[in-house]
Amino acid sequence: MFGNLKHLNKYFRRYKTKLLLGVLFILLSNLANVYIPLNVREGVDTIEQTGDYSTVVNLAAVLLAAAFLSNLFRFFIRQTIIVVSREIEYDLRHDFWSHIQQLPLRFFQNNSTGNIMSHATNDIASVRMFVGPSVMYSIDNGIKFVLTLAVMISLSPMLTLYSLLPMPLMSLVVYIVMKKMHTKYTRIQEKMSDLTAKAQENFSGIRVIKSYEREEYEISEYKKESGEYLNRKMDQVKLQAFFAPIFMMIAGLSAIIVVLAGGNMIINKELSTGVIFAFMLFLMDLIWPMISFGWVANMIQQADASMKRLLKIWSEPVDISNNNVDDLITSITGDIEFRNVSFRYAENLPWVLKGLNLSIKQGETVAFIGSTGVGKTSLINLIPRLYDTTEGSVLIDGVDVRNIPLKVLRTAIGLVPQENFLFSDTLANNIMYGLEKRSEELVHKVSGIARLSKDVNSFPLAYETILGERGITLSGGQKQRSTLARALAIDPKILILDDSFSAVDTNTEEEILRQLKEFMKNRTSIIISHRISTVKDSDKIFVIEDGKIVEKGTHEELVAKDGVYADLNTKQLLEKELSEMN
Ligand code: M5T
Ligand code: MG
Repeated sequence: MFGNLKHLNKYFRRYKTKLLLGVLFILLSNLANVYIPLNVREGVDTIEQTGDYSTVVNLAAVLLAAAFLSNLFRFFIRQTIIVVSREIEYDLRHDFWSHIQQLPLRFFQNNSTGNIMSHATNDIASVRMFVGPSVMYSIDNGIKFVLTLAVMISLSPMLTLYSLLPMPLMSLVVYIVMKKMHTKYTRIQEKMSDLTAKAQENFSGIRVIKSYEREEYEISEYKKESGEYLNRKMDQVKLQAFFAPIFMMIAGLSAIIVVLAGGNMIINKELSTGVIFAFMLFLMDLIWPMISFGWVANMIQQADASMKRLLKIWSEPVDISNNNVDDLITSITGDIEFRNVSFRYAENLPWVLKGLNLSIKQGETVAFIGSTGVGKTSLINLIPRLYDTTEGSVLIDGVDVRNIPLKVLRTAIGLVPQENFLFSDTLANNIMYGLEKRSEELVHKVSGIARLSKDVNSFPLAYETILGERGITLSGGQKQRSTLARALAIDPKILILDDSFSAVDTNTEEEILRQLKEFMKNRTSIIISHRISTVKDSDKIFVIEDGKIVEKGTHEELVAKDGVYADLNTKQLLEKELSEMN
């Protein structure tokens, strides 16, 4: 039934000693506890039979000691089992995070951030509830039950039998309620995850929401979702509300039976009065285990449902891995070749690249040009293996990229993605993000090449200015140049600029390109752009259309060819003239 939870065994094994110690404390605490009613019985019987007060005082002292010991051990139980549960929670979170970090880009495109976040917080928390409280109370209650029952039977088997008569009724109730609880809980978690996802997306898109004046709409959408969450939660709460009262009633029933049956037995001289007192206390001791039985069963089900969701992510394959790499490769020079490369994002999606062939020599600066959506970004993403080809292969220095250790491959490639992203940290830290060691000098150097220095001087704390959520917001062009600086900082053998000058004016762009030429000497540069002015000085220009290379050559060759490129050139020249005339 709870098969998903058996995956936790390896974590339990890790903390075996502490857990066993916890179980020992549970046993000791219960042993001390079961002594209390016995003590009371003896006290009552002594008073009734001998009236010897000093014995009673002694018994009271023993009772105090027993109560003290029982609770002292209870403290140790928490110190062991609950502490272990926190440690396991930490391990789980760490393992989950490590796995998530290794998952391919594809995974993040198919799962919303909010959903992943909900797994990382809610689901791990609910698994911890199983590891800690559930395990603790299950063992505690189990031991308490057996121990109390054994002592009760030793005092009076008949009275034990009578007092437990209502039990089967209780089992039935538990069984029915539990079955219903499971489905309800899964539905609640699903809605919670939707809620988190919605909130997360809303915050990311807050600019759009505000500029389209859609606050009211978003408020009502969220209200709808959270109303649904409330309904589902209420469903569960209503059911849960049955538990305690029903158990109390059943326990009350037991108490009445004890008084009636026990009273009769006392009158018939089959029992001493003290036994009834002891039984009342025993029953009280049993109420909590009975109630918590339902509670624990509930927690276990929640944990099982959560574990199932976590396992689903855990079983996601890390398909872009170091599995087939040749560890002897420790560096790359920068020749790139695409051999019959075809690519699509999923089996049910259309082909993006169709049998593409090309080769780039180390030291060259090449450009890809083509209208929007033809597959330029998809193409360059294959080089650092952000995706793997569907068919064919990408080779660097004649070696399939799948055989090059990911670390070697990726630390040699400086990729400036089309959608740039900066962390909420200082500008310097952002620029040095790809580096193991800090170097202020380098930051200044690459910022110079990226033409960022002038902007930085106007920032309040220069390079130490914090960006993003906690600091200043950069302009589009500043962002592009910062991400360029970040790529240059790793001293890449291959530099890829995916439309990285779209927000930079043409003059600044020209200056940057000139500086880059010097910096990237003897190294490979790939530039993607829609602008002829950006690509015209490249050693080779590839024109892409519909996932294929339709033209290639230098600017002059392509213009002479009078094809797609020449057309584009004429159009852009005309546009330029027109804008200069105005
Ligand atoms: C080419 C699709 C996209 C388009 C085609 C990045 C990405 C793209 N696509 C996906 O399905 N999933 C993705 O993650 O692939 O897209 P591209 O490679 O981004 O084209 P581009 O870079 O040439 O376009 P642009 O606009 O950046 O010049 O059909 O839907
Ligand atoms: Mg693109």
